[in-house]
Amino acid sequence: MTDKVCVLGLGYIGLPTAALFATHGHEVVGVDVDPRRVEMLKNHHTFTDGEPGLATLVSEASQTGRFRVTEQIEPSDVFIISVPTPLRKTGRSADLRSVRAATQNVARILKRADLVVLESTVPPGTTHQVVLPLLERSGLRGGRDFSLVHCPERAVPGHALYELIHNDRTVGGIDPASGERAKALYGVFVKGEILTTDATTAEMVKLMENTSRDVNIAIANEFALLAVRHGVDVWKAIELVNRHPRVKILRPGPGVGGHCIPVDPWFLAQGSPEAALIRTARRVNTQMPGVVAAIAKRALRGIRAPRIAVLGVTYKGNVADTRESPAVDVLARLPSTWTARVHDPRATRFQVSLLPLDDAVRGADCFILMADHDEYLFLDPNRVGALMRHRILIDTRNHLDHAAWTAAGYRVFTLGRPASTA
Ligand code: SAJ
Repeated sequence: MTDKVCVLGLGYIGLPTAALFATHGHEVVGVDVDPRRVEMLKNHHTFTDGEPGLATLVSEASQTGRFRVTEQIEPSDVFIISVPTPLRKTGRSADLRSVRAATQNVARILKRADLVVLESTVPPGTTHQVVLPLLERSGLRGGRDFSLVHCPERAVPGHALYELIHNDRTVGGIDPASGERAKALYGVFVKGEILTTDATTAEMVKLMENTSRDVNIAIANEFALLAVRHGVDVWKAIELVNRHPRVKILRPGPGVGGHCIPVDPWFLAQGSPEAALIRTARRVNTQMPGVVAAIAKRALRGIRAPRIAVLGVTYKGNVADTRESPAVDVLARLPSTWTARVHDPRATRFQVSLLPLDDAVRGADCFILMADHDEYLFLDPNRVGALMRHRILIDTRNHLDHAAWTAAGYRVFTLGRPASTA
């Protein structure tokens, strides 16, 4: 008899996780507090945000007859909490309200021998100091009566399904038995190695993964700023640096978006004076939209009331997600006298209306490429240029073939390359 699994939070990790358990023999109840999301999933529409393969997997899960979606939690053998843990706007600390609410819901129906899995990304100590005490209000004792683990995911949006299955996975139990129980559970679909540890170490592991990424992006961005000062093309320099067998510099960019990399470092830094480098990296990355705006002001100097087109408003290329997108910060830093139109081949919603490409660039003096979608590699410089008033390209991702755009009469700017070579 396989465990009945209840997944609380049907977001970009909870939904595929629920569907994977259902398509691997478990009865699964997916619970979400958003009635619209529940209704859409009941009608077999998925909130995929363009996640490849997710719609098909959710449909397969529904066809098993073992996957239901509801707003009400139900008695189950396993409870997986995969609810959002955003950053509090004030004080840069984790907002755990959804985790607390979900845990309290579980505590009300928790029974002996149940397993509770916290998948949400949380500050170190949350499993032991927040989730465990709330669950023990049931009168049951963690370890003795029920199992509790922190099991973070590391699936990259855009490849989430593949990575949920193939990545190695960390499972951190409040006691070894909890870890072993969760390892057996996830082993039903995880093909990567499942490594057990304690709960607090598992919380740290997840945050260290994403924080190290933020710091590594920050050094790439700082190299871009230094390269301009020294008249060097940072992209050429990085290409040469990365030939070193033990060095891998990431790519400078217009800012660090998404709902993880800009957030998770703060979960590690909160209340920790030691986190000097982590805070500095955050400061370096959050200044990049301002660097892009300064390049645009320089490039458009002398043009009255410039019109610009922003191409790519998702937080990075080849995803549909616009959460914490650097494009928002760049637009906010442009003079109010400028007119900005936006295009994105994958985003479905943004703070300003998304236009077809030709409408976005028509009459523009410049276009700023912010997200390096594959689709933009096929833009025809002359066809786009024929629609524009001036031919100025600011390629914040060094994504396009600058020789071709220069040959088509564009002045090309990018991060980390002195304007003189533009
Ligand atoms: N970025 C750069 N330069 C780079 C790499 C990224 O500017 O060289 C920017 C991107 O444009 C984007 C932001 O950083 O705005 C974040 O993009 P990302 O691809 O680094 O990360 P995410 O948020 O898409 O996914 C990350 C992944 N974590 C790591 O790579 C360590 C993923 O494995 C996690 O599961 C995910 O965060 C998460 O949900 O935690």
